[in-house]
Amino acid sequence: MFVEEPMEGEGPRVHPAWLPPEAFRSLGARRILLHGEGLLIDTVLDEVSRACARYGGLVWHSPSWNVDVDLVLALRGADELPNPAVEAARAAGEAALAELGDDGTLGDEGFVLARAGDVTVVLSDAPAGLLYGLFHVVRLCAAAFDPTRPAERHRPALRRRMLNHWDNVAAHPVMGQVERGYAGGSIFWQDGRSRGDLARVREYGRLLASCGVNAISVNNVNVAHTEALLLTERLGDVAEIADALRPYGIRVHLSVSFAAPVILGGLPTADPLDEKVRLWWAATTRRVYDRIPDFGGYLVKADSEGQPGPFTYGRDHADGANLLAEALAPHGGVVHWRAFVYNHHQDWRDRSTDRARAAYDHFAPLDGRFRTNVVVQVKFGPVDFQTREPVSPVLAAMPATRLAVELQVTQEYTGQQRHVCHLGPWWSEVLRFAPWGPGGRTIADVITGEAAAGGGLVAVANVGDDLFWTGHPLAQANLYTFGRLAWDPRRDPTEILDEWITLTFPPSATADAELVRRTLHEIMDDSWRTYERYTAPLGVGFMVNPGDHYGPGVDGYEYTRWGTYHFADRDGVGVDRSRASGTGFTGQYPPYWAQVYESPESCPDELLLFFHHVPYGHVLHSGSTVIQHIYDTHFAGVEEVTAMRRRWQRLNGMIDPSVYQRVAERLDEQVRCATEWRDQINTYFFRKSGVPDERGRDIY
Ligand code: GCV
Repeated sequence: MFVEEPMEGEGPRVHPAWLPPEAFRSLGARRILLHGEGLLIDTVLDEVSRACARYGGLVWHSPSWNVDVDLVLALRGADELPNPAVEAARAAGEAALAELGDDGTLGDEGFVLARAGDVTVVLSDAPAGLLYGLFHVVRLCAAAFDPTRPAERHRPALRRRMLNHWDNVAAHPVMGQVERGYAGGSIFWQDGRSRGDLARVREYGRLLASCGVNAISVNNVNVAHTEALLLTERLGDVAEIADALRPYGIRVHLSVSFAAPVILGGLPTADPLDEKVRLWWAATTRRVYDRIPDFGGYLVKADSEGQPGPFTYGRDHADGANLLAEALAPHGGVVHWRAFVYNHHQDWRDRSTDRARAAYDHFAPLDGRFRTNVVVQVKFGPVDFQTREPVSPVLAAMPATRLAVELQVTQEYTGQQRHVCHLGPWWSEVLRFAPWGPGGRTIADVITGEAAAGGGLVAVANVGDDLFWTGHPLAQANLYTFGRLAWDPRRDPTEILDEWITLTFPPSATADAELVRRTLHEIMDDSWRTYERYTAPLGVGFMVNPGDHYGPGVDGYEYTRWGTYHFADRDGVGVDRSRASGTGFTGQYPPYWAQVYESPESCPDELLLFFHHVPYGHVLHSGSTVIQHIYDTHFAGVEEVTAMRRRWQRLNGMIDPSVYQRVAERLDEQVRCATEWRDQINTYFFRKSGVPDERGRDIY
């Protein structure tokens, strides 16, 4: 069986992603007792009821009957039930929790899973914990009912696990309905208004909750006039989305324009220190909470790429962020203030200005000035979501500020959902990076924390109204992996991918489950490194076509205002960011990395051209010269993509034909595009350097 037949009155109108009904088979065949009340408990009830209706199980909700059960899902604070087996299971859960040590608390979202004789029990302090616990049971399949399974407690490492949608309400003349969107239109907005397709929004919320995401912002950080209105006269549209997502524990945030007091409020200024401006934000925010009591807060791109901000009034980013934070504070909201601020009108002739330096230069001096409900949201790298960049030094420079890391799930620079590029390993590398030196605190530590400590993990979303949600069906794995890493940033991304494979291609619905699993791992595990091999070399970045950022354009940005240069000439390539002779960017790191990055001798190969301008004959730690490395990796990258396509063909007839077909088409495009990259990059550097390939392969 390939495609699951929908039950009467049930979807799927779209691909079920990692929640096909078949993934609920093990759960749905059990006798389940759910105990507790609340909106999210109703969601759990709905999930288990649907699964049991399909697979023959039974469900009771807070009953007084004395029934035999296989699974108990209960709120810890709920009343005692006159059912000895259920009470024994609850007691076993409590005992397991006490034994697991620590303070025994589960928090707003945590849960414990334990066995009591023949019964599996999931306990939580709050309804969201039971929802997450339920999806954990789904992921475990039969293993959740293994009598020998030891007790386990789960609590999210990060309090806020958030997706930012760059969706426009009115289609932008250049960027379209979704800026950097590669999966069709927006699931929220169309042609200037709300789509009103709340069924799809609910389906989305369900997918997000099942991987651990608990917050989204619903409009682009570039806020044009129509989008600005979401804060006031179109707030009802936002409220409807919030209503649809609330049952899945997801809070809604809004991107706002810093100029809102002027463009919406009719004030002559948006100066953050102006009393009338403060009052306007306070009153406007109060109205937002009247309508959406659990509203998450504001997201702001200010003084960046043409967006308005506090600089207009001679104020700084702390003044700007604190203005909004003050308005949100009485209601428990937060402001995510982006650190993506740089000069986007640079003169390419000016070698002293370095875009990589900008976020640190703007924000590090402000450390300690932000209110506690401000989260400074920092792109993971100093430039712009490249396939390879060093980790942003801002993340080690603001100990007195709540910091969030921003990732890009939408594949703007990593193949635009036409290429397979599983980003889990890259994100994991970022999260495990120890900015103060090996063995020290990691980026995951910086963003972790309950209450007011870390700011959490944020990513730009990759879904649209496409049948497969993400254009490329395998790009669904990036969304799933983001959620799981945000729940626990220390997890192994390959293990997460394995989870995704099991859910998306349930073994019980596949003729040769092991072949499917092995093939997907072979294609996806290393696909980010494959992508890196055939695109810009050694961390130099960009080399993409200007504007749409797809495909090779080696000099596309070389003489533009955007500050993304490679400086290739006949002798060498790369950007000198050393303190000794370059822009001094290396000095923004704590001493260990400042020293490692400073010299081409100690700089890691993969970042060499990000930090240094070196001759083509420079010998890497790998033993290869830079020029030969460029040739070798580009030939290897295309060979790997060709192998991906060959491997995929094994799955023909073994999985959902529509998934097979879509991926097959995209792999054809990936082979074409990778070949174009290889030939343009190799030819460019051969022409610049005059150095032939040692192995005499075709370079044009
Ligand atoms: C939303 C990059 C993208 C822009 C995006 C910007 C940002 O520059 O190309 O489309 O704008 O990042 O993160 O604000």
